[in-house]
Amino acid sequence: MRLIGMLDSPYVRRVAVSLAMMDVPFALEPLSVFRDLDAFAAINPLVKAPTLVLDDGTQLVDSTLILAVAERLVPAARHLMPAATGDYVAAQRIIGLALAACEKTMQIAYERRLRPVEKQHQPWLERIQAQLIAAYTMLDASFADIDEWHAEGRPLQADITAAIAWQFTRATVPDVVTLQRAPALAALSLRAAALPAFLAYPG
Ligand SMILES: N[C@@H](CCC(=O)N[C@@H](CS)C(=O)NCC(=O)O)C(=O)O
Repeated sequence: MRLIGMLDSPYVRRVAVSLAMMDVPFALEPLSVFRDLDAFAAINPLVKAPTLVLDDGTQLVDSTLILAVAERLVPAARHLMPAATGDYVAAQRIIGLALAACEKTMQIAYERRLRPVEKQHQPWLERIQAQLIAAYTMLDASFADIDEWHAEGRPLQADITAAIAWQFTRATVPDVVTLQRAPALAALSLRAAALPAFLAYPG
């Protein structure tokens, strides 16, 4: 299968890292939704990254939906969503917060990079910055008592997505979310960064 998109997208990266950790073979095609618009559109006219092209040509979009399909392709021992219902609910909560953090980071970046300064709307920027800080306050509290991984004693989807979100936000808007604001996430991020899949697919 082919994974279309750049690793500087946290959505593309969480799919790449997860597929690698699930031992699902894929080829990464690093096309940018902006710089490679025509080439991307020739594969998927939606121009959404990540796009996963299955071996039969089926195209999937949205990292969460792609990962839900990937879970079906591997035996239970390689699933990245925890088996126990309580752990599963906790994982979905963490993933929801991390994806909201990615979305707010992206909105701030788009506002700063794509919109001319005179057209930037300060109340909107303040709102999304407050939402981003709220997401990381809740996410950090979720990892405060965790020394390793959130469930099953191995890195799972919630750990992967939270670490990738944190690394993306720190790389994109370090002035909005400082290291000191989320010490537990900073520690999680360091643990995750040492995993072979994180090293193979850097942000
Ligand atoms: N909810 C989606 C978000 C994907 C997303 O917004 N990707 C960005 C790149 S980081 C994109 O495709 N932007 C182009 C566009 O939306 O026009 C997911 O989880 O995959």
